[in-house]
Amino acid sequence: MASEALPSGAPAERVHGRRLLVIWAALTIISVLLIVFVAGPHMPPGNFSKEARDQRHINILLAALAMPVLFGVWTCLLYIFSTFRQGEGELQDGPPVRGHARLQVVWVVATAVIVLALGAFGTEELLGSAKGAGGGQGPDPLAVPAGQKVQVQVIGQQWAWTFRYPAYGGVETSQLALPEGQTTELHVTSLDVSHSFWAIQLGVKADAIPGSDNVAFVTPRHTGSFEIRCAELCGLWHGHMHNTGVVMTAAGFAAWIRQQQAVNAPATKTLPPYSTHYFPDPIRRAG
Ligand SMILES: [Cu+2]
Repeated sequence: MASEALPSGAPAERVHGRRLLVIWAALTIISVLLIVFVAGPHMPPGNFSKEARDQRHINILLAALAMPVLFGVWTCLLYIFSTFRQGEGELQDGPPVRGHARLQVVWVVATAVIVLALGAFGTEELLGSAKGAGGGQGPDPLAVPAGQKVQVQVIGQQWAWTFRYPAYGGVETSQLALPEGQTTELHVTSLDVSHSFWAIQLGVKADAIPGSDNVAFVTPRHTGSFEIRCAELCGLWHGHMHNTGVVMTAAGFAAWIRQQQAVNAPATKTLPPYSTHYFPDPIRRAG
């Protein structure tokens, strides 16, 4: 852009171009290093699950890739504003610019390469290495992690989350517990309106839609607790739909689920049989 404001071919053009390149390269290198080594380790959603770790890597990569573009624009703008500013009393139009083939080709090719490469990278991450990256994939997931999975049904309802474990007699609990190191297959659904199941530190977000079975996968890497929220405005007490989930050791989980089965045995008998979704009777709410 600086070249357009100067007479074509002037040596000054090359000086400005070189200066711009040096400033841009310095800012890009510094900002990329800061993002990767300083901000990166603190980027959400953290390291709690394999999916969260994948998402953080993607966040770091995208932020780092944005730096050359960001500083390309800022450097050009600020350099042009400060270097080619007209003085008092010399306000007049600059020379007309009619096309610049090299700039246009570079601009179109560079932006096309960036966008297509990001599209290819995102697709590979979702379907290949990150296996859905903790997002709901609908009833027939395209990216399925290998190995055995613990099945847990997540049921949204105004205004609470409950969790059903089909492999353990279909017991329904008010707390979500998962075993560490094992892949869990979450089947997210709703009894009434659309909700969104968001297990923040696990990097899981999946829409909870009535009549629908939305499958998401997560593999917790260590024990600890995580926050659960509803991420879809779902009525008056939407803000009340928060909960704390726990990742336990395999032995701790086995003991916990046995205890839940015993405590909830009377309630489990009254539940409808386990299904991928439920259509409860309409609830009379007013009038
Ligand atoms: Cu909700």
